[in-house]
Amino acid sequence: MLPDHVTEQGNVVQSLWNGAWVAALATGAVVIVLILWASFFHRKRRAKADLPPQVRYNLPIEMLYTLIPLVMVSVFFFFTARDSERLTRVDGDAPVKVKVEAYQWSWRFTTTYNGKTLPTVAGTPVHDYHQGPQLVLPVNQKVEFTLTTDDVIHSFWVPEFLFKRDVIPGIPESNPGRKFQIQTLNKPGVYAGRCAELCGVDHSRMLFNVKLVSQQEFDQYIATQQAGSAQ
Ligand SMILES: [Cu+2]
Repeated sequence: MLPDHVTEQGNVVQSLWNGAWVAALATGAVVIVLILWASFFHRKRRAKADLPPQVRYNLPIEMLYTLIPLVMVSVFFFFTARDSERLTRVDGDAPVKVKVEAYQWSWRFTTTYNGKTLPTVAGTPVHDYHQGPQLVLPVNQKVEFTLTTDDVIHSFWVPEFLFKRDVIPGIPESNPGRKFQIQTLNKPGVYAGRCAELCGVDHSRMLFNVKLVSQQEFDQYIATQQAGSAQ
């Protein structure tokens, strides 16, 4: 089962997931019925030991078992392609921008809000995500992430985003694969984040958390961060 999601993009993933299950179950049901039908009604009978009439070059049947799978695969492909385009699309500016730097074995987050950059939050390896570096984000806002790594391949994963993205060294800044955008839903809370790519001995302790807060709380957070950085 998928966790509850906290982004609009999560709705897309959730419906693709549900649709894929319906399609898989329907396909499975048809296949099982055909198998049972063949095995019960086309068994070799003792009385008639001869071969049954052999079917060859039956154009309608051959068309059928070529076209039906073709149509099925096209339908699966259409929804997958449509949704992955939607999930990876980076369009327009986002009020909240987060630069994510992965390293062995934690994360640095540098948030820019309406053009003002806050002090970087950095972490160390921990056993509990609450103790990892915290990324504070407002609800109902568009957030853009840019991913970089200091060393090896990591993967940025917040299960409640229903999304993860590999962080690969040596990818130029201009590569669109380094960026993704989310639209947060109105679901305040503290959500676990982790590295999803085995990256060394403390990979499992490469934990962080995302705190989704109301706009008012976010404005307060910005104010305290800016006051802190002014000293
Ligand atoms: Cu990692």
